[in-house]
Amino acid sequence: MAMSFLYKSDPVRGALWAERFAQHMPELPFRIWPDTGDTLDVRYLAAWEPPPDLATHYPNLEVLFSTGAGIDQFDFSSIPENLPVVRMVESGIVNGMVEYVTLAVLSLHRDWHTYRQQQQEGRWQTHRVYPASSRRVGVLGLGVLGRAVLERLGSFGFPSAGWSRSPQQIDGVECHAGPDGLQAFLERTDILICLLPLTDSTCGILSQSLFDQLPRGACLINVGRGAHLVQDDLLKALEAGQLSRAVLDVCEPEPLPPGHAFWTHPQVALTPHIASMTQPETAADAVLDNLRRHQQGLPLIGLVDRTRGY
Ligand code: NDP
Ligand code: OXD
Repeated sequence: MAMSFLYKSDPVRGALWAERFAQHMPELPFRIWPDTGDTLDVRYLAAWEPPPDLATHYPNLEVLFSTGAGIDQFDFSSIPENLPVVRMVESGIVNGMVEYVTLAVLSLHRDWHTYRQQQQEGRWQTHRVYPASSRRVGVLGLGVLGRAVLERLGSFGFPSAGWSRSPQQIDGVECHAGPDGLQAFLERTDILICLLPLTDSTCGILSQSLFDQLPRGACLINVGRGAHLVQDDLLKALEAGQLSRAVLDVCEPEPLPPGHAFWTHPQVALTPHIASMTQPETAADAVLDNLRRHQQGLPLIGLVDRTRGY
């Protein structure tokens, strides 16, 4: 039976994937949505949002690849139970996230936002410069991205900690795990970075009770998902001085509606979900590698555990 790979996401990036596939796996026809060909031939699908009718129209699908690192955008009720789902693990996403979080941490650490505001007011005023060794950073999520970010931040000398679901060990990083480890992690964290996947257990985790456990005046960087954050709790924590600043790359909903308080809040810096983007060339290479692994019966890199939700 004929086989094909179907790509359903941004077509411009899809054309770059197509070039990579033509070069490295010419025997596998590569199609870009909506040019599906015979859907019975589709064995592999890469999508940000898969078509809703997978079980009926794509009965021969063997693997579903997310074109992003997250899979919370998938409606698992419409994805056949036994279909392997693979999230994107590729160097382009990692490098982009490391750049963004480094930029955000350094800008908070060196009062960049304060100086931009002072410039608008025509005010020449210096603030004490603290050494990195006195600013404690903490990352929620010690996965592919959290670990890469911590490695880079550690190189500046920031004392680093991380929090995960299961216990982890990382050189130079104080590791905490599970609900019992959260308080100790938060109490020592001046700049908190959220790099968790969005699941039933992590939805709304960035809430007042969590903010209250941080040192007074701590900063938040949310690069996970908008629904990790309880927005009103952030506004209250900023107003009360419990948090001093927030850098938000993700919001709920996206785009953030006009008139929302975050647009003009002097202590909130916003970007439109651009912390990191899948890079077509390296993403195609990662998927090609996984296809070879699948054909050889090897474990897939980034295979989602549906019981954990990530
Ligand atoms: P991984 O799956 O590699 O890592 C997830 C980490 O979160 C793991 O350490 C895991 O713990 C931990 N975790 C999950 N659930 C819990 C929980 N209930 N309590 C404590 N820790 C938990 O994911 P990635 O690092 O690749 O990506 C993380 C997220 O970043 C993505 O899901 C996506 O939402 C977001 N993202 C945002 C982008 C942007 O542009 N803003 C771009 C790309 C990704 P354990 O180690 O025990 O499994
Ligand atoms: C992703 C994202 O999950 O872009 O890759 O947020």
